Amino acid sequence: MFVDEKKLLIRAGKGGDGAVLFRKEKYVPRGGPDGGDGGNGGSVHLKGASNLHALSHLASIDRIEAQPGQMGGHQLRTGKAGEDKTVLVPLGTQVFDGEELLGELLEEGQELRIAKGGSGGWGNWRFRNSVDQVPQRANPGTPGEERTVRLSLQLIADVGLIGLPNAGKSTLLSAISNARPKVANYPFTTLEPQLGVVQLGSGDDATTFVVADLPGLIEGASSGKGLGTAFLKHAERTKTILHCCSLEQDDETLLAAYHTIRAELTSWSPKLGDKPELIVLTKADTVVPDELAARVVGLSKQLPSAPVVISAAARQGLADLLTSVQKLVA
Ligand SMILES: Nc1nc2c(ncn2[C@@H]2O[C@H](COP(=O)(O)OP(=O)(O)O)[C@@H](O)[C@H]2O)c(=O)[nH]1
Ligand SMILES: [Mg+2]
Repeated sequence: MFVDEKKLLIRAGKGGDGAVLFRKEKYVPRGGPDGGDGGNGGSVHLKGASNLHALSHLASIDRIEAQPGQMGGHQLRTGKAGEDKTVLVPLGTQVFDGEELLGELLEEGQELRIAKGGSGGWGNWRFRNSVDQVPQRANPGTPGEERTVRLSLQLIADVGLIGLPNAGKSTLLSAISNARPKVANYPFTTLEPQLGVVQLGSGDDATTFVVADLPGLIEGASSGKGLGTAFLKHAERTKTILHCCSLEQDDETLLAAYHTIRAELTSWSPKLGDKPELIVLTKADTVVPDELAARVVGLSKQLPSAPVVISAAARQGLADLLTSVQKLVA
């Protein structure tokens, strides 16, 4: 199950109480005060981790608590501080308390404290004075912060899929990732960016990256829809672009489609236009096998870089495509 929203009760540790203690001395029934302060309570932090792409690891958890600080000890010993609790979350995780955005984890290793541990209370030693040589009081530790937060994942895409409607973007995304976008042979089926997580390999060698279907870039440009800032955020953060062109079209139409998209892309955002691009010739299964090789050779000469040939429907060329993409992303 893909989880991208999660509510959590966050509880930082209470500060340890100050101690009311007295020196133990031989032959002295009651020595001077020597109670130490309580230790500080642990705080709760979130930390960005680039190898996570969902909040699924938190699905069965509803609260996160850090340890309390311990009570002070004899000889002014401060109680042991409560351990902090650090929870890893995917990059692009936003943290809300009600409507308020507390912060966003965007970088590997970036930390955000979402609940501060309580302070340890003063031990009785601190309360001694000329009048009161045997203070019986100490301060309790203060409570740790407690709040309910909502984590909302705005996945950051590594790879953007672009191309005219019908180029086969959604079908490719379904074939390589966990996303299940709408597929149809009519345009404008997708007006919001669809994101999918691609996993290559398994176990310790597994690498993952996020692919976004970015149809709105073109479809939205003509229809005025789906052009929210969330969309642009996804588009502009991608490291690389897969430019899909369907082999169902004849070569002339395909090349025209390619250049149409390039022109829209650069005029839409020069930043996007400068991203490394991998050209993907899709729907190879629609071409008679005998003609395919010759067409690809011909097209390669007219395109600015060597294309990768795939058929998402027949699941051909996908492994090679992903290997090339992985290299571009890394
Ligand atoms: N034969 C064949 N058809 C495909 C392939 N990929 C996509 N299609 C079809 O092309 C049409 C458009 O695909 P879609 O993925 O929705 O394109 P998008 O508009 O770029 O997202 C749909 O009818 C798909 O079933 C393919 O590899 N081979
Ligand atoms: Mg689509």
